[in-house]
Amino acid sequence: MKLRWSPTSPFVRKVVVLMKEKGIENIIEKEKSNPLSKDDRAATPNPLGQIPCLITDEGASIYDSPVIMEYLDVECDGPDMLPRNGAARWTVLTRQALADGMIASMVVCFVESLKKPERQSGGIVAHNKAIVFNGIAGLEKDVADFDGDIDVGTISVAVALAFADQTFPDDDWRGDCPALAAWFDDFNQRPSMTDTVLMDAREFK
Ligand SMILES: N[C@@H](CCC(=O)N[C@@H](CS)C(=O)NCC(=O)O)C(=O)O
Repeated sequence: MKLRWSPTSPFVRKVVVLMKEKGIENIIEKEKSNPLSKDDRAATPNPLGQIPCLITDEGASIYDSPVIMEYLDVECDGPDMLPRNGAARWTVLTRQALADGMIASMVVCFVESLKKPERQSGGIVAHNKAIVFNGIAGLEKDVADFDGDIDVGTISVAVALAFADQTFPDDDWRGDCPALAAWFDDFNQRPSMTDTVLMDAREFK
């Protein structure tokens, strides 16, 4: 199997954290693809041009990050990362959806930051930043139910919070969300997280 990959993408990071937590990193080859490169996007066998994109041994392309994570969970060895049915499945998937929405809003803020200052939209940034911080407030209410679980939901939340620290370094969410902060600061020390710290996309060639 091959993963179209970049060290700058939080969506890719979700997949790599899951691979590490399942202990299956050695069976997946990583192929570098810079999401800011037109040629790399064209070479990715996902009509959307986006990464992560997994290419199976049979040559099938699988995207996007939630689909790849479920595929790897079902098809590969290692601890289960997503309940197959029941109420817990919908809780975990909804948690992942919240984290993914927060990440998508931060990607919008990042793309705005690439524009010349006079072309940046303060309104777009403010709107998307509010989405992220509303998400963080929602997670503060939910964190007591995480129960020490390592699954696609908590992995996505951890990656989103790490990306929030990178995207909004001057905004302290920990003061208002002490329970979430304690959970994240613990999860963030897992080798799957410390080994996958994102590089700034502006510095990636
Ligand atoms: N919903 C997708 C989002 C993937 C995504 O937005 N990837 C970005 C990198 S962080 C990308 O490839 N962007 C290039 C583009 O959209 O042209 C997922 O969960 O995998």
